[in-house]
This record gives sequence, structure tokens and C-alpha cells, in this order.
Amino acid sequence: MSYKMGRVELHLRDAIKERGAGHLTLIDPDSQSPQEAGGMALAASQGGTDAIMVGGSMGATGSLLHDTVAEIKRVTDLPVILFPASAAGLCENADAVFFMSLLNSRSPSYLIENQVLGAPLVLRYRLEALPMAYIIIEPGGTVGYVGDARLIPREKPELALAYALAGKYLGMRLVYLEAGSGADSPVPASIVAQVKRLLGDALVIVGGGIRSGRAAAELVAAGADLIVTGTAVEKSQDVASFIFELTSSIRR
Ligand code: 1GP
Repeated sequence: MSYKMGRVELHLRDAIKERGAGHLTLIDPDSQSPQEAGGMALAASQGGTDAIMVGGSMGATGSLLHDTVAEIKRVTDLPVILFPASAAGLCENADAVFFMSLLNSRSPSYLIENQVLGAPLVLRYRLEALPMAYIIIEPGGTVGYVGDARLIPREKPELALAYALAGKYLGMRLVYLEAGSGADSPVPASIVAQVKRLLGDALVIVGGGIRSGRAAAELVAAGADLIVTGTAVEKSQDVASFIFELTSSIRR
């Protein structure tokens, strides 16, 4: 039995089919006020981003999470996809959730326990669940530490490939290759290329340390379907122009 695609996944797949690749803007509720988050989301939508991801390794929970999502929904029509660090990263006013397992974690907590705690909430909140393999590659940053990941060495694409394939055989239609927020350099293009070649129609999401249109374009040329940027958006003085630089360099 496979789990059916919903509206948000179809929206992402349509964007990729039409334009070759998509862009996701990551907003961490812990980094600014809900009003500022709304301003970033509005500017990101003007720059052509395809959806807003909301989450963070620490502190992205409770009323701060809820109010951040509410403010983003108030100012844009873009889908809001939760990117939770645990079951506490769920809230009922988002559209969807990356329902993910951190496949190279040592901890049952990130492999399955939070998913078990979160699943009844996903159902109750009527969130669309996007089944995703989450794989952390060196350096991994905060999420690598918090998620107790056995980081994949950058020069070992075959290890990333084995994890991605395991995710595919488990029924996950998305795979997220993560270098860690603020990483010095993104996931190597050679890893992205090998994973995409083997995974075919699974969506390959790449994030961590992507700071320019050029870096994003290189990853898309290698096979990335969706590019995630968080830190560089937070630091940008002109979010709409920066997102436009990213989206125009990854699109056909
Ligand atoms: C983190 O991959 C995301 O989970 C985004 O990373 O903050 O480096 O853009 P950045």
C-alpha cells in the first residue's frame, strides 16, 4: 500500500515539471518575531519561492511556532510545510509536514519514536504528510549533533546512496540531503548526482550552506529537484531580490 500524494506534494512536483527545479525558503521561528517571519515570507514569495518551510533544531515549538505559521499564512498563499525537529514541531495551522526519519541517526528517537508521537497529531491536524528520508552529510552542524547522526563523509557518495535507496524501498518519495544549517559548503554535487540517478522520480531536496544562485544552479544541474535556503535568507538585506537571484538561476 502506498501513501497517496496530496495537494502540496503535487504543487511542488508541478513546479519542478514546469521550471526544472523548485525553491523552498526555510524560516526558523526561533530566529525572529512572527511579524518579521511574515515579512520574510512575503518577500520570498515576491522573489518566486515555491513554498515556505517552518522549523528549526531548537525552540521551534508552541505558541512561537503557531504564531509564526499564522503570520506567514496571513501574508502569502504559499504552502507552509513544517520541518519539525520532534513531535513538538507540529501545529494545526500549517498545510503539510515533511514526515521524515533521520535515517543515519543512532537514536531511535529520530528514527521512529517522534514519528509515533507525532502521527496521531498529523491526523488530527489534517496535515498532509510528505514521506521523506532525511540524510545528514558532513559537517552536519547543529542538526547533526542534536539528531545524533553518524555523519556521511563528503567523499563517500556510496554511503549516501545506500541510505537514499533504503528510504526509497521504505516508500519515501522525498529524500533530503542535508549539510547542516550554515555549513561552510553545501552537499557535494557528486553526491546529489549519484542519488538522483538512482532514485528517479523521488524528489531530491538539498539544503545547508547554499548562499548564491551559482551554488544552487550547480546542485540543480547535478540533479537536485528542490533547493532549501535558510541562513542566507535571514542574513539578506533584500530578501525578495536574493530569492529572485536563486530562483532565476535554478529555473529553465
Ligand atoms: C537547514 O538545510 C537547511 O536544515 C538550510 O540550511 O540555513 O544553511 O540555508 P541553511
